[in-house]
Amino acid sequence: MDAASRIPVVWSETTLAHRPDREVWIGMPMDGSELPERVSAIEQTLRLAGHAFIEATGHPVDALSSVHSPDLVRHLSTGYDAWVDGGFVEHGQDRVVPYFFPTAAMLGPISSTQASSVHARAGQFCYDTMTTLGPGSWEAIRAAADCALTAAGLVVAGQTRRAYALCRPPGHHVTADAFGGSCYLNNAALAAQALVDGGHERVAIVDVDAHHGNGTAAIFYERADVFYGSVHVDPGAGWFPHVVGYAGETGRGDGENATQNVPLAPGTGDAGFLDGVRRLADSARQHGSTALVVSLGVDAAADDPESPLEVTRTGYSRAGAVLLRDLDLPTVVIQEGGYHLATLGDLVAAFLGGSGYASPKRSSAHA
Ligand code: SP5
Ligand code: ZN
Repeated sequence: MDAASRIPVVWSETTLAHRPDREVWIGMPMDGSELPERVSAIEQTLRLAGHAFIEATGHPVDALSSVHSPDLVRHLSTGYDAWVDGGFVEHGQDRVVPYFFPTAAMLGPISSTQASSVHARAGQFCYDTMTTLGPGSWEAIRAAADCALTAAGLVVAGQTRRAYALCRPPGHHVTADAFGGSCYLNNAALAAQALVDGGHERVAIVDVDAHHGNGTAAIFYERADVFYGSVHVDPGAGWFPHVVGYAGETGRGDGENATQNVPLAPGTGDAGFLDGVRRLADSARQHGSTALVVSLGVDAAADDPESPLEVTRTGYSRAGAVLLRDLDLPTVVIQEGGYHLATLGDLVAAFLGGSGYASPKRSSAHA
């Protein structure tokens, strides 16, 4: 494949500024998994493979309200400073970590009031204890959204038929109003909405991250114009996001049958994964989508610590061929999860079809 046919990479060095060194799981501080080194690993491999790099351009904060509530955006942009002002760093916690979760079940029919203190507000916007805010987080979160919006803008303008946004932190677990799962703003949803706003009346999102993209699913659940399809490890087998991502969730109201979940058993491997990806590509075609967003998590890979799906590099290369070559739509690829630093970049390159150097088996037919 020649350099000119390689998908351009939209990125921003500012995405490195978010440093979730620790994540709290069942009350225990553990080493963080969604680290800035992820970006460096992907960047290095894609540069070696000859992809062109494009700096993300800044977008006004209002652009984030196309899929998110202003209250969520305000919490993300001000939460860490409020935490510092509240004295919690001196108290011994240098990240915003919630302790209190006012769930729908707690509230019953009563509508809640936004908490006056940030330590309580934290649990109104974040639904887990693993997705912390610290110094530099907001700048990186916003830069990731800028990567997605810039990539979508380039595709809408016809400057490139496909673009890859090296987003980090990832986004697909973020709903209109709440974040979690190492995600803060929904980069894929922002890209999809930008494609709709740019004139694509029907858009498909295909999510191949190892986890169900509950945030993206929720944002578009009642809409017919944006199809959401996801292949992921069966939440019923004990995996995040646990309570959604089941095959019976197919959309509601106008969005009926515009959501499709393909949960996979632990240990599924390439054949079952690719069968799922093909089914989602068929559904995107039937939906009549004229543009595609791919939520590209590579955490379904065999070496990844966060999932048991056992997908190989060849599996990712074939998935890329199904979604980028065969489906052949104007496409924005958004980086989601993938945590094994040693193989992360090559898995992304394999999906994008830009890396021939590492694998003698790749043929130019995948160009
Ligand atoms: C974007 C993305 O891939 N987010 C994944 C979020 C899933 N996090 C769930 C973590 C579950 C707890 N893992 C325990 C680790 C113990 N070492
Ligand atoms: Zn994931």
